[in-house]
Amino acid sequence: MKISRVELREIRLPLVQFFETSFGRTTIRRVVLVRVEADGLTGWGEVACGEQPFFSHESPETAWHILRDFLVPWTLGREWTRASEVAPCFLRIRGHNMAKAALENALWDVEAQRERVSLARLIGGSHREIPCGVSIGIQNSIEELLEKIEREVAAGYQRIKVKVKPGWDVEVLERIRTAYPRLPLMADANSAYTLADLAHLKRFDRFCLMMIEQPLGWEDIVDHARLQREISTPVCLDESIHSADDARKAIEIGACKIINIKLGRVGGFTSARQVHDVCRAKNVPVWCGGMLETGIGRAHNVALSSLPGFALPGDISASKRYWTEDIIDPEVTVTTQGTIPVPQTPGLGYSPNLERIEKATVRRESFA
Ligand code: OSB
Ligand code: MG
Repeated sequence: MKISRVELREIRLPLVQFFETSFGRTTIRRVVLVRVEADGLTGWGEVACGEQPFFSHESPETAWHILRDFLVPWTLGREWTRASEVAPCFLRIRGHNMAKAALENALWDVEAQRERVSLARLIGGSHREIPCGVSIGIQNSIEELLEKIEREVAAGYQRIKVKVKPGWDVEVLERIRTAYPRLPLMADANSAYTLADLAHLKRFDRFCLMMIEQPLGWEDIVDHARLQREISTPVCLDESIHSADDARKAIEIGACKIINIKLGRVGGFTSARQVHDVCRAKNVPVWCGGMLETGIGRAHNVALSSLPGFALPGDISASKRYWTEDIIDPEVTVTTQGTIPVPQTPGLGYSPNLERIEKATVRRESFA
């Protein structure tokens, strides 16, 4: 694979519905896309970061800078045998995993086309259909949240995740459990609590949640280990896991029983597979997280979820929950059983729609 051209684009896409977490509300997404030309083939990647550096330190601006000034010059014009070869080279830059993932994953897309296999097959995936859940943000009222849950359950989604924060937690979970005693339910705090809230977090145990995601500090594993010893609800780590080494350490000290893998957060397919393998060897179930991706990131998530250790429903849901029109054809759709069939055609299995991408583009820069 000789990379002859890389194009960075920033697109703006309004969400169908605002999405609110403990760190704020998003209404319009700013997404940096990476398009790579190599051997006459075109691959696409997506930077998964939020608009502000609240989930992680990355933002569209920092990703653009790291791609333009480091990752693109390091890869352009060079001959690569496989996409995974860029990962050790990118390790020289500390952090900026979402910028790295966008470029590496675009190369995986090229490699899958070159090998004429599906991206899922190329990474070693085995599931032909993946189980899906939804992540529902903080709403203006509990009634609105219950309506949303009703709609998603009716659509067939296999589990519901709700966002929690101090002041929007025990009462909300109580109301959900009263309405749905057996619903597979989990809560994501996005680091909204500390160990000072231990007694409060213990009250979550009576709701029989599948897990509580990232209740404590965004880089912490030590306090999570302490918390996990004190509560019966399984802890799932999201923000704290950036690599296979992080996963190994977290599992070793008992900081979690489940791990959410996000391609961007761990730096791309090479690292994501390593995290998956560590968890699998230790019998820790994993699932695929989401970052409000457009169709391109979503297509990569579908492929990732086909790996054998992805045992729990992921935060991968239908395009129409996010966008009036997604930027891929066909859009991602979910069956009434709450599953997404994994595309078996060569490459991504979804085509980026250039016309729609063009319409949404607010800046671009090309490197040849
Ligand atoms: O913590 O999983 C998270 C969205 C943005 C940032 C962080 C998170 C999320 C989600 C949404 O929960 C998942 C999705 O529907 O894409
Ligand atoms: Mg999360």
